[in-house]
Amino acid sequence: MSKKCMGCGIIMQDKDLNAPGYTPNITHDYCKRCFQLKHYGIKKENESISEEEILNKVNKAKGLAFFFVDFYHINKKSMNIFKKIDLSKVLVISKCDTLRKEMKPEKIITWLKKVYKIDEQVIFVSNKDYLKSVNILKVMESKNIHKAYLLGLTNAGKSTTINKLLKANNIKKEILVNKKPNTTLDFIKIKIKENILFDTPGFNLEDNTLINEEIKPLSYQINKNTTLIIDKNMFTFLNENKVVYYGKNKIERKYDINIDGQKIKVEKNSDIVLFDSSFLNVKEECELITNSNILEIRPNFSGDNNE
Ligand SMILES: Nc1nc2c(ncn2[C@@H]2O[C@H](COP(=O)(O)OP(=O)(O)OP(=O)(O)O)[C@@H](O)[C@H]2O)c(=O)[nH]1
Ligand SMILES: [Mg+2]
Repeated sequence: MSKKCMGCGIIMQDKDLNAPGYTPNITHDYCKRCFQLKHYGIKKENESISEEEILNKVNKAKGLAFFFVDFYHINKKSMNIFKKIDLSKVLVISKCDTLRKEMKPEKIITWLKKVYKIDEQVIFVSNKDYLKSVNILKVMESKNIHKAYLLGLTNAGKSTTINKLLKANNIKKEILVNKKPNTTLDFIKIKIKENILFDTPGFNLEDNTLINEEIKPLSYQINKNTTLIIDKNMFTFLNENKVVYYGKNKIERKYDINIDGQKIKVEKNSDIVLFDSSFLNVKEECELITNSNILEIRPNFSGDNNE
């Protein structure tokens, strides 16, 4: 049987230095790429598996699918990928240690149902807390299913979760984990007691911003004709307002400048989703002018109008 690299899941070979899975010695556990990533942090750009490839493979399989996404990467694009999984599935809000205390799981679940029409089970995991990593196994046990696929966005923490479970079960194996996107490149089969788990390559959105620590929301009091600038996106508010930015980009504030753009209407307590990993929560109903290609406008998770 062909041997797979323990780091990325690719079948190892010792013939072609430039092809995936190369190792000078087939008895090694890691291919050259993973050895270099593990020890020296060296990684090529653009190593990724397409959405179709991952979905085709998993949709032919049997078992339970866990779809990992951290809260800040929940948007139309990630939820559409979740919907394309044909297996019985569970939505996993990963890295829940990055959520603020006031962001209550019950509120987030209600919001997911209402805004993204998620009717499946939703669970929260964090690899900073063993009790929360084990939620995966608890769900499998409750459903009496022993085979599961850990799918989801790149960097959502799929491989780290499996490593936590391996360690807790005294199994001396370790899948490669890294801050860079697309660390896992193929399906990796892992046996933990009576359960078989598959780690899988992550799906990519356009913006692969890593969320590894709590995002501190930044509040801004907006006067008439205030412009907020986030990266190259500009928003000129035509009236007073209050906004809260959730994300990792810097915000600049300017007054009384003219910008070229479209006028949009935003409802009370809505999020303007700007990047795949950040959003601007606008508190009061308003009109604003923007030059931005807004990804999505949606009700905020804290809204009372989500019930
Ligand atoms: N704050 C926080 N960081 C985490 C958690 N789990 C994983 N990370 C970090 O997130 C980054 C990505 O983790 P991975 O486990 O490699 O993510 P993945 O989903 O396997 O990514 P791909 O293999 O690229 O699909 C690493 O820097 C981890 O240390 C978590 O629960 N909380
Ligand atoms: Mg991985």
